[in-house]
Amino acid sequence: MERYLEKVLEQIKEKNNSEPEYLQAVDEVYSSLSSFLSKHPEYEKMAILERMAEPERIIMFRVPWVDDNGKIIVNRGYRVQFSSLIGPYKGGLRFHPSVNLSIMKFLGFEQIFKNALTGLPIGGAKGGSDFDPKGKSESEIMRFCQSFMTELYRHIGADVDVPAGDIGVGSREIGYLFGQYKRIRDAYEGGVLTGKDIIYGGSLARKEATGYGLMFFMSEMLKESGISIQGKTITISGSGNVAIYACEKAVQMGAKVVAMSDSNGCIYDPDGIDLNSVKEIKEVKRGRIKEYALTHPNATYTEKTTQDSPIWEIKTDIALACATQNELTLNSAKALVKNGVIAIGEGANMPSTKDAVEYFIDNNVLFAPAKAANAGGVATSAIEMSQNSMRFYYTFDEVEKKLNQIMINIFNECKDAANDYGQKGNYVIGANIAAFRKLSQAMICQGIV
Ligand code: NDP
Ligand code: 2IT
Repeated sequence: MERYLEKVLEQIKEKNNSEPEYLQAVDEVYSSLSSFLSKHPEYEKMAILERMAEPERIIMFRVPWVDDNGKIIVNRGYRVQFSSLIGPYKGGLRFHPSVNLSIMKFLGFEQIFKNALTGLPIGGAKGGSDFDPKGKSESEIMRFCQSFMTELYRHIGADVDVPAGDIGVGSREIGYLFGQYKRIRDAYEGGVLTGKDIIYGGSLARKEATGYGLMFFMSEMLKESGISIQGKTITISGSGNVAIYACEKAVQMGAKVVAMSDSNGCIYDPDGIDLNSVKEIKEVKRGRIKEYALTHPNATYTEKTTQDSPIWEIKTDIALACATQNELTLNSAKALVKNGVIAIGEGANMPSTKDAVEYFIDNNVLFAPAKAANAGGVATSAIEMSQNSMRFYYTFDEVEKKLNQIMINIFNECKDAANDYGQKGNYVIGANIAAFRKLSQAMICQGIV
């Protein structure tokens, strides 16, 4: 079985050798499956690993639009429809200049496993564009979204593929995308996108869901080790959707958040981060995190000058990585461990490099892996889809309770799968095996497709 695994990883490497993030994501999942695979020798003949790592479909398209100066800009759009094994393709759209096929495929691959862990009927997909929303006017954002949807609409649908937000795509962008979809289709199909504003079909608590869910998972993981969140110090990278609502729930749980960041640098506030101020800077003004220090005299701002973010140098009990992939390197992991970190939570997708994860596990740091810990966002998207189908809304409390229960279930699944395979407390292996087990069984049920 080890041979089968090695052979497949080798083949995947050869076939996708210009896609480092994608290879990293496949390696992360597959290399943790050997104990599971050794109990399933039949998987080799059925080519389960080969089929799981090949997207069902990849769509790439031109997105032309005109900026405020009348200049024509051409961006590239993507939708990777990775797996429809357990439900319609589902996953976010990312608008960021770094977007390329490798990043889309890594995110789509991760999404299959994450979505399986939610226990809800959603397949895996990801999409986006190398469009950079920073510095664009409101009407440029709208024109871009309209052009993007003018191609994407033919590939999506409430039972086909349901996009949502990710980096650079929030409820503003989802609104413009939805408006254009509705105009082209000439029908109100609420369930075609999630992350919609509440006014026209969104779900209460979707905005908060990923960050809240991360804290629900963290709380379960700590509880299992007899540790309480109450009074703990927390640092959170990023200051976008996931980071802001992780901070909000952390404070509600009695923790103290002392640092947040963006791609330029980080703020440290020994008095505890004033979240209303961060929301004002990021959600309303769409400004930079360094502006926080201008109005908070005790806070300091440190510019990011190397690949390692300065936020991981700050002493903390719990560190939450909520910005982007590979933002937490081995160097940063060493700094965190040296400063006595107890637990790491991945709010972003694949934020820790492979050697950083290994270092945390080897040093007995509790580790909440992305595909389990940040699944609350997509789970609540699925709850939004079901509300759209029912033509009925749940209250905020109802959605939050469902989300909390889903995160508890995910934690228990990770814990149980880790125990089943002799890896007690290793939630990285637990998450991968729990998700893979479900998906491979679905694949076998459906024949060779
Ligand atoms: P936002 O666009 O709201 O915020 C992104 C944050 O991360 C910003 O603070 C941004 O800083 C920072 N960031 C983005 N790219 C980089 C980079 N290359 N280097 C350093 N910092 C960067 O996105 P979200 O909060 O929605 O997403 C954050 C992460 O969480 C992503 O990995 C996403 O895939 C993941 N995620 C999101 C979910 C959701 O529901 N939104 C669900 C599950 C996971 P700056 O402003 O400087 O760019
Ligand atoms: O990475 C993710 O899970 C998301 N960006 C959310 C996807 C969704 O469909 O809500």
